[in-house]
Amino acid sequence: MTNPIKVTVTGAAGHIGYSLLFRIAAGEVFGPKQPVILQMLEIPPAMSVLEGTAMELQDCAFPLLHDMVLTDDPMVGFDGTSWAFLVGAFPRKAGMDRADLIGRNGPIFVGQGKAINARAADDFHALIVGNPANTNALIAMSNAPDVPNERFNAMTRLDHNRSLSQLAAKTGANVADIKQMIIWGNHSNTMVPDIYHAKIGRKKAINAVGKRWYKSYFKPTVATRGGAIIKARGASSAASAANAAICHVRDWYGGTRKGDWVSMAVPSDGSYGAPEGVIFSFPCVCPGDGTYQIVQGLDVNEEIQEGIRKTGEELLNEKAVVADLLS
Ligand code: NAX
Repeated sequence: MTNPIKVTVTGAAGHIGYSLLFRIAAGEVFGPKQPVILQMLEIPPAMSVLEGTAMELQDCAFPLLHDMVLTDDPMVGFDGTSWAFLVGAFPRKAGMDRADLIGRNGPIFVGQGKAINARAADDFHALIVGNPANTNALIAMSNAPDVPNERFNAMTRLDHNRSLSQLAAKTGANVADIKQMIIWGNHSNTMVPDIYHAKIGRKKAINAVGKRWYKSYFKPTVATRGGAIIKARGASSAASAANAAICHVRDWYGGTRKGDWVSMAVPSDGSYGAPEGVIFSFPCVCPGDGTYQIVQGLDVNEEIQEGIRKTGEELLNEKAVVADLLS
């Protein structure tokens, strides 16, 4: 029997946590042969809800779930862990702007970065979901100087998946036939959903849907989908966000499918004119050994270049706001 790996989920008693934990325990991320120990990190007021979630996990009798740790101490939550989903953060409330959100959530990722640095396993990898995800990932990364930078990613996979399903709905194709979608930049309204390289079967997606639909409907729909979900449900995306986190880490751990790439927010190396020193979403391929590569050599048109410039500028502004949280 394979040794279990430790997997940390922060914000485990929250809405996304509730959709995420059961699927990890069922083997949907690390495969049907890889046992896991779930280390669930919360804050003290949420510990009793977390206990209820843990009871339900127990009642599922998942063969791959070898143990559970429930804690409000990051040093315990990240102890010996190999993979972490950093979900725990406060969602934006009415009247809060992006700077307020950064001010509220940023400090969480200082403490967690330090705990990761002190206690995580050598093969540690983290996906940051809690918003503002890119900048929170930067904060965690910068406070964990002994962990290689490329082990910190932020999530734009929900935006990527939303794009695939919008294209599928418009053209009648199955999502599985759509490849090479790209989300550039920040997980915010400035993100750049780029379909100029995407293919639907053998056809270019942009020819199948037309530029007008792409610019006037698709781009704003994808960028504001989170707000539309809040309006309809009265709560932010949870199951679809958990699903996107599963897709991101499953591909990072096990590999992307042949002939395709995925959108991952990773430490920028300056590719495609993105600013360096921020966590920026690029098209990436993963060989299946816990690494990724940014897809190189794509021809990026002026419209997308301008979008990359704007979303990069926003990330630099966010970085300036949290300068005192970076080490
Ligand atoms: P919930 O409010 O349901 O859950 C958040 C949980 O985090 C709570 O249980 C809270 O007690 C816990 N928490 C707060 N501070 C913590 C800390 N220091 N350590 C551990 N746990 C802590 O929110 P939920 O709907 O689950 O969303 C979580 C985060 O995901 C939010 O920041 C949200 O904005 C973000 N999202 C990110 C998305 C993305 O694509 N990157 C999409 C979905 C979602 O909006």
